[in-house]
Amino acid sequence: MVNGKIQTLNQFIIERQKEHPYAKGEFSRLMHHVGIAAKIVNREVNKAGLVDLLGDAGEENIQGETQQKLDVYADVHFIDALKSCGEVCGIATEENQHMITFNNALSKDAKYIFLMDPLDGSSNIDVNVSIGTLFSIYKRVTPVGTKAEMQDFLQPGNQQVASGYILYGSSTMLVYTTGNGVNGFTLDPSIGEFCLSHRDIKTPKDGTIYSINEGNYSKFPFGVKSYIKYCQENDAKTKRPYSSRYIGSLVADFHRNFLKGGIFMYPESVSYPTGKLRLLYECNPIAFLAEQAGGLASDGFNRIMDIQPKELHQRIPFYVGSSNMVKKIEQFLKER
Ligand code: AHM
Ligand code: MG
Repeated sequence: MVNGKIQTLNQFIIERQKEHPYAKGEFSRLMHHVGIAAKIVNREVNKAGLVDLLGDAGEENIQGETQQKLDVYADVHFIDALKSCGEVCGIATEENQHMITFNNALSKDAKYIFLMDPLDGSSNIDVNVSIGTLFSIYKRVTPVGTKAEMQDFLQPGNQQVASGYILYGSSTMLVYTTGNGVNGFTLDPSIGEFCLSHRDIKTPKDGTIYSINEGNYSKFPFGVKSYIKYCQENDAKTKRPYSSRYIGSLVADFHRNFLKGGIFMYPESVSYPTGKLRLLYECNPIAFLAEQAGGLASDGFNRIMDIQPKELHQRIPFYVGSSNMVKKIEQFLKER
């Protein structure tokens, strides 16, 4: 709210554009289309049970996971929206093995690269639990006017122009950063607009929540096992034992810890030797948001956003959240 008035996402985007006198409105147009796609996907997520959209689409994506129908729906609608906005020259998504490049008249001068997980946490769709969309935006490094190439996509997270997520939860939120703080918008269904509800989010330096799939405990590295035991110890001074909270939807788990203070962990394990989450469209966008709000994101040893990607669907161990908690797990991993 500004002076008691609601500020919509589009008003906010235009206001921010004015802060950059030479901005041509390209990024604003792109974000506007992200907002539209989010509303379309949200509409389907909310009525999924009514229109036979739940369940498998009957195919597997390139990572061998069953694609849910809504995964496919979200993928198609985000790609359509981005194609029609004319500001994106290439897209990579969790659902597509290869990058998608646009070389049509509309996108010939486009300079943005868009990476996304259109519907994350999809194993939760059928049971009405929160799911999300993750996105990451870069400027291309190859010349404008040519076809986008792999090097445009394989940029480290520290080159992100913007990142964000949409959380389809008890209310729908869009949270994003352009490297100038993090702002959150809640969808008001009565007017069909995302409205600024969380201005300049800062995440607590310390937290009391740890989030990890503890069923995999026996498969974790020793340092992670020791850190879990540390979280469970009794110590009033450091407010331990911490609470264990795990939804199994990265966006929802991160969002809770982001606002309340906590750590989310998806380590490497016997089942996922290099981790499960994907660097380019799951970890990097979350890492950018976390850092912009005062938190940290690490693979246990290195800053996530400094890792040079080698392939589109690369997986990486992921530790993100309150800065003191991420430093603590790094210490446990180094010592053990
Ligand atoms: P998905 O992209 O196939 O939905 O998988 C990613 C999800 C994350 O949202 C979540 O953090 C993680 O997988 C949960 O995995 P697990 O069920 O192994 O705990
Ligand atoms: Mg995912």
